[in-house]
Amino acid sequence: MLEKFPRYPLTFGPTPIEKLDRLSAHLGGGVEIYSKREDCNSGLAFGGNKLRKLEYIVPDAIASGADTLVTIGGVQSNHTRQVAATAAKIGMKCRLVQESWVPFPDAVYDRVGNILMSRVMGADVELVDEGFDIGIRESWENAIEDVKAKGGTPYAIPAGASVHPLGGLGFVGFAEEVRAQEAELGFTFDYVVVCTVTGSTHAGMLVGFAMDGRQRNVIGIDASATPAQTKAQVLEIARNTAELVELGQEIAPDDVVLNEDYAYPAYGVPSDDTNAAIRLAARLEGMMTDPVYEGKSMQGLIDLVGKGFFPAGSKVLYAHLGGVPAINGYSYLYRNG
Ligand code: 5PA
Repeated sequence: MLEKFPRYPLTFGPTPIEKLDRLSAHLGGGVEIYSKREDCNSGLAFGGNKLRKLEYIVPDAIASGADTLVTIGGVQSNHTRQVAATAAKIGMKCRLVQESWVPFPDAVYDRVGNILMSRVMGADVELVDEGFDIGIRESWENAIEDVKAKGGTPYAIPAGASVHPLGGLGFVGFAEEVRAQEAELGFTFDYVVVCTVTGSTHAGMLVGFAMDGRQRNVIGIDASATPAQTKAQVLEIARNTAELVELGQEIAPDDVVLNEDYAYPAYGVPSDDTNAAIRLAARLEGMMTDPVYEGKSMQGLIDLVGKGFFPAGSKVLYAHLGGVPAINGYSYLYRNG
């Protein structure tokens, strides 16, 4: 579905699928859990889910004649770190707006992890004291104007690269890649579990899996704590992406399956259950997840297996989208492990 779109390689290639035997056994053994390791997808500053999206955006950025990528996220945004790495790799400048999306009190929250790496990679980082919102922000529009005022040529990338017209394509590619890996493995996955916030990861998967009618088996786990806005954004991106790739079928509102049960107490703040899930995956599999995104989808996966949501014998693919660098901003929480 993606042949007609130019792609600038930023990743190593297809990501590995790993069976999580000890986690599956710990949860009763009735469901087989696998993980697709998007967290290991690239040598660009620890990688993660934004690079698949950016592979389809960079050709447009280069063609536009821009010299500066401009984007936005929270203080510990993984997206902004991946845009900073991409800018370095393609020889552009990078302007990042980092808003106070997370009310988290660690003293070095704005010094470590993602933001540290973005600064080391040469990005111009601006801290803005505004709360969480996945929509278009004035601070980002101001940064774009400021780059122009200083004689630069900006290329604007919205939060999570999501509402960019090409933002959904990368995860259409994820679905195509899974299909090819399924052919090699000799079985198909019954469900995919994915963490959802700005929406284009989930939306791209919906379009890619709609090809063989599996879009409702993509189980989004909301980590935004503003699920109505996230769900609407997933639907809009999925519809636009379906049109772009000429899917030939409508994406229906009910195709967006978004579980709202695990985002509490707030975006970026892990609950005790999130922390228990992070520790469990770490101690059984050596697989690290973060307190903002993947810890919440891991919590959802564990809870849904426990509740019998997945019929016995199901094969469930947990999309590990990266994000671990942010855990450094939560050092007090994990001071004893
Ligand atoms: C993010 C996003 P979407 O935004 O495409 O729904 O992806 C959710 C998600 N897992 C899941 C990880 C590790 C993520 O980083 N991160 C954002 C960021 O600024 O880093 C866009 C919010």
